[in-house]
Order: sequence, then C-alpha cells, then structure tokens
Amino acid sequence: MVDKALTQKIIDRLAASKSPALLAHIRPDGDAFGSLLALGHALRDRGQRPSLFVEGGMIPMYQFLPGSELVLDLPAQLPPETDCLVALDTSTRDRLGQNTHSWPQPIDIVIDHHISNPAYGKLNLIVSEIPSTTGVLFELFQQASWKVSAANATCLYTGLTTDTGSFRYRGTNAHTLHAAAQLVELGADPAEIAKQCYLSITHERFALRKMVSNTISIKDNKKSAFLTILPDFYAKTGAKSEDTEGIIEEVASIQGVEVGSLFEFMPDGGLRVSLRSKGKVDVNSIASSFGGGGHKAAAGIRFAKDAEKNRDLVLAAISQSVVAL
Ligand SMILES: [Mn+2]
Repeated sequence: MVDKALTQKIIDRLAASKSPALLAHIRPDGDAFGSLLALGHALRDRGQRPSLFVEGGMIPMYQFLPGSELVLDLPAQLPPETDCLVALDTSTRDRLGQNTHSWPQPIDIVIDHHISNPAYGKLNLIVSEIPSTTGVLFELFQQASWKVSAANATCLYTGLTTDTGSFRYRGTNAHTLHAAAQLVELGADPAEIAKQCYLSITHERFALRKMVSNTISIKDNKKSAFLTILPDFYAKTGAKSEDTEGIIEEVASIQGVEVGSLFEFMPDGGLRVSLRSKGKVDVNSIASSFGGGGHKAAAGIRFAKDAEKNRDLVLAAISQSVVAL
C-alpha cells in the first residue's frame, strides 16, 4: 500500500531539514489541521523547527488540537531559513493558497491521499487507499520509528475520524480501524475528539445548516439531491465560510439518494461545488470532467464564473450518472 523506498526518501529529506515549512489546503478541515500539526509535532519532538502555515490560520473549531497556536496564516513570503517545503492533504498546487502562487520555491514534498493529486512535488507520497493524510503520516512515522506523542496521536486521529465521517465512509477498512486503535493506545481520546468535532456546533453554524437544508431539491427519481448556499446566507446567520463543513453529509444521508451535491454561489460570481456519493457513482470522475477532483465518494469543483450555467451542467452530469441505477 505504501511505497517503502519512496517513504524512506521522504523520511531522509525531512530528517535532513532544519527549518521545514509545512502547508495545508485552503478552507482547511480536520485532516488539513490534523496532518499539519501531526507532522509539526513529530519534527519538533526530534528537535527540528518547522513552521506551520495555512491560509487564514487556525479556526475556532480545531483550537482544541494540541499545538493549535503553532498554526499561522500564510505569510507574503516564506521565512528565509526555510530549507524544505512540504504540502499536506492538498490535491493541487493551486489549493495551497493565494500567497503561495508567487513563491519561487518548488514544493519539495507532497504527502496526500487524494487520487486526483497530479504529484506536483519533487517527492510525492500519495496513497489513495488510506482515507486521510494523517493515516499516511502515521505510516511514515512508524517506518521512521519516530515517537508518536499523545498530542501527535490526537492530531492524527482527528484527521482520520473527520475524513472518514466517523469511520462511516467506504474506504474505511480493517487497516483504518487498526490505525485508529493504535492511536487510541498512544493517547488519542475518541469521545473527547468526537465531542469537539461533532458535538460542538456553534449556534451560527446550526442556523446556517437550517437555512441551507431548506433549499433542498430532490431529483432524478429521488436518486440525487442538492443544496444551495447564496452569498447572503452568511450575513443572515452570522456563520463563516468554514461553517459549511459537513452540511453536504445531510443531503447524502437521505435513503435512496446516491449522489448529493452542494452549490455555493460566491459573491464574486464564482461557484463552489461539493459532491458526495454513497458508492455506486464515482464523483471524482464527474468532478474531473469539470476540472475539479477529490475521491470516488467525495469530490469538489470550483468555477470562476457562469455560476448558474455551470450548476446546470453539473446537475446534468449527475443525472446522467444516476439514470441507469
Ligand atoms: Mn484529507
């Protein structure tokens, strides 16, 4: 599953770096923060001095993660002492954030689990059989015989539980659960992490969910359904853009619905699309046909303009994919 020779090259490259910079994707989720902090902990525990960056910095929901204060907003330029640039959980170079687009440095290492990742680093460890980037990192730490502290185990477990929807999605297998068990043995607390990730929704986030749920449209003989977010929903509820995380799971949870989608109309005229499948439809291939990507069961697309026209095109592609089911 994991290429040992390649993993060793990455371990050696990481171990040789004094001041690595670690990056994760825009609109960071539990796996983005989890993998950023997990690798941060592992390197700090070895006496290295990693910098941890993500566009916008830490968000309140993941402040419970040990070391969360180490996560900083993307700087205009990398610290000059940076000698290794690592991208985590980020399916395309573009998704590392606006500021990084002008950075002259190449990406030295990519560690990810998105099947659509084009391998934009010098060294690329992309393991799509593992359902979270933190799961890939855990394999790497074990091969390197690096100590995994309780703080690190908490970050690794958080990425694993959030990216598998609490171990519900296809792709969760004995290996995933074994890794989770090992992380609990190392000090991760499943009930506490679940409380922080799933039972601590802010009132603003709940209000946004309610408003978005009301937009539901069920189509294709009840085999698909979609939700819509309009720009003014945020002002009306006081929610932030990160509060959309998890909303799509609601539409995909309806009996008989094979593909759920969420269309967010952006204030700049763009459109952000999230797709979920229960397993019969490969939504990564739908997303890829529009320049997006992700996984078979969860994928996304970004359109810069023509929001309504593009929404209709995606809905037509979904109809096509469920018609024969
Ligand atoms: Mn992930």
